[in-house]
Amino acid sequence: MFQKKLFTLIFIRHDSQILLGLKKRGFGQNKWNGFGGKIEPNESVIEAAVRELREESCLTVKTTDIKHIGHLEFTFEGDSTMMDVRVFSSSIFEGTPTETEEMIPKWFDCDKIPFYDMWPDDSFWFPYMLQVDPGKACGEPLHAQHVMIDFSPRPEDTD
Ligand code: 6U4
Ligand code: NA
Ligand code: NA
Repeated sequence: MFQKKLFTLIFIRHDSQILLGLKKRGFGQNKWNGFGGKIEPNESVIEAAVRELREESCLTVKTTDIKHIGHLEFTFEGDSTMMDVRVFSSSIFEGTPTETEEMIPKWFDCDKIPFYDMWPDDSFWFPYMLQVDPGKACGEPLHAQHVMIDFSPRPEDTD
């Protein structure tokens, strides 16, 4: 059984560009990522998404302007933790992306995503994420776009 841990991940869109951050430390170091992290006690998932974006990029978004667009689950070989990642997006924000202790933010054209410097799984699910228009209201999260990738050894292969 996996022990699920909740994380947020937010993608800010502007015209045909998307804001990514080069992670300076910790999980995903030296990779381009969306912004996000763990949920703190007494905060909702949306509040955590807003806070992490502010802490990591200096951008401000309103909880009412961000859309829950997807859900990703990551597991790692030899580890019983499942990263349960709630994905958000917004095209409405205030401020200028600014380097922080954790991230170097940079705008990328949506057709020039630096997949060679990202988590390898990103090239599978980014196309689905990018096709969601963050400006359009979407009521239900798009569970059909949940991606689960598991190439760990099959039980019959482990002997
Ligand atoms: P600290 O260092 O304690 O402040 P925190 O910012 O709370 O950490 P962090 O940065 O470790 O949490 O959270 C991991 C982030 O990485 C989350 O936003 C989810 C995101 N993430 C996890 N797997 C990913 C993947 N395969 N591709 C991706 N982002 C991923 O683009
Ligand atoms: Na983080
Ligand atoms: Na953080």
